[in-house]
Amino acid sequence: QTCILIGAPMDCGKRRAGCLMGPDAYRTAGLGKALGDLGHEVLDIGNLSPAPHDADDPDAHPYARNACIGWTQSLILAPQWAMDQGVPIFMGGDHALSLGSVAGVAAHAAQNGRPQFVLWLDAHADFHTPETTTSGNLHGTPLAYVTGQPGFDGFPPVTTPVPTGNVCVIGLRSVDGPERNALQATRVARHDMREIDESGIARPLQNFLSRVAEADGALHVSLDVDFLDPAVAPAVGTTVPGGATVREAHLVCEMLHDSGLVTSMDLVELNPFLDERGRTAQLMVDLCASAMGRRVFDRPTRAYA
Ligand code: DIR
Ligand code: MN
Ligand code: MN
Ligand code: MN
Repeated sequence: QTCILIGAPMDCGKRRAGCLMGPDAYRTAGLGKALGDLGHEVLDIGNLSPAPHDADDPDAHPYARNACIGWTQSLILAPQWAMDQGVPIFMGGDHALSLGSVAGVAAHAAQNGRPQFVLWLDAHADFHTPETTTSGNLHGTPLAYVTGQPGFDGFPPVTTPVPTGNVCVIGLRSVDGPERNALQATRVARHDMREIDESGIARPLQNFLSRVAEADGALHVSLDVDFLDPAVAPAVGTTVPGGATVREAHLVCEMLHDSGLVTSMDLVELNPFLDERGRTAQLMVDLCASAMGRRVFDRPTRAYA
């Protein structure tokens, strides 16, 4: 396989700065070498830039809307070439990255007549619209945008929304009122930490992977650092206690690899300014390596169908 590393040094999705250093932190932590050691071709295309956009008023609500539009316009185009070369791995950057990456991969899947599925690994649902967000932080909106919810004026129109029934969110433990109500009215599969405590993380994932396999879907994985427990992944601006353990996260990634279904991936919300000697960046690199085939022993590839 070819892994295409695409940097998106963007910080517009929220006020606290630092995620723009994410792509270089992943490079420094050895993402390219880790994937190369697994036998993959690795193509690091460097960093994207946002499309030209008007300046933002720092007090505007939502925050940095024009910058997020510029990044979305730029990111949405990347899958058009990258998906034909291999598996794009989008190195963020905050989670506003996924406004563009997911809209872009979904458009590409539609052109190829394939249904798009999305696995969202996050403490948060990211199902706000620019109208419901109270924080004004657009990193809390990408799942609403890519599933075609209204209110994203000025953003590229989502021509091929991801059906809510093709979305699975795992890791939830901080969901705001409006997004909770909106989410409950959809077919999004939502798995909170309580469910994971009670019955483990493998079951909901396996159910979802079976559905992707059955539909011969394209699968995009969006990994937010705050999916992980802050004790093991401190380098994120919106830590929520009670997150996934190192092993739960690796199991998810190992199962993703065994499924053979992953077609694209985001690594988002890493803020290296908050890290402890790169340990969060390193964990994210190791998780990405697991998703791309790193393992202790070989085991038969599961069908998930
Ligand atoms: C919160 C935080 N729900 C907001 N969202 C985050 O600002 O809308 N998503 N951190 O990952
Ligand atoms: Mn193509
Ligand atoms: Mn998120
Ligand atoms: Mn989050």
